[in-house]
Amino acid sequence: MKKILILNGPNLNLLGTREPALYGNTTLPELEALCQATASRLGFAAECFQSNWEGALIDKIHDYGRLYQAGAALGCVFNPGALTHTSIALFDAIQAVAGLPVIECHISNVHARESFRQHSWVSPAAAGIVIGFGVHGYALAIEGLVRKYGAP
Ligand code: CA2
Repeated sequence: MKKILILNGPNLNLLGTREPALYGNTTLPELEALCQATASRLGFAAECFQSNWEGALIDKIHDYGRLYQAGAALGCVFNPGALTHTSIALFDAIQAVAGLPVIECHISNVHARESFRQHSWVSPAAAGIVIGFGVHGYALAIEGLVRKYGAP
């Protein structure tokens, strides 16, 4: 069964414990269970990974680039957290793993927030973007990935 990587960046381990008005009450383990159920319903296996370290996220993208080339991965749903707005290294990593489709996903509507959240270094390298649907955006992103790239 092909894998889908659910990748979460800095501070998303705090989901459901603080700032519920912005990010809701769902915890990261609950979000990951939702992603696993969604992927499984569509015939894929979700692997979930969160890190507060930029390099760990880059390593994981590289790993999935290799899996994609081997035909063992469909793509990635990625919420880079605040690194969205700062990290050219994440842009380079996604560009470097030629072909791996990465769907950028944000829980909140970043365009309705501070101006510094309205630029993403990741978006130009993304295959698609889901913004502002809360944690359900991850399920929409998985469905979009499968619709666009998952045909048998
Ligand atoms: O809306 C999103 O998903 C964000 O990627 C979340 C990031 C933020 O920096 C981006 O601009 C938009 C922040 C993630 C922090 O997550 C927390 C969750 C609960 C409590 C505190 C932080």
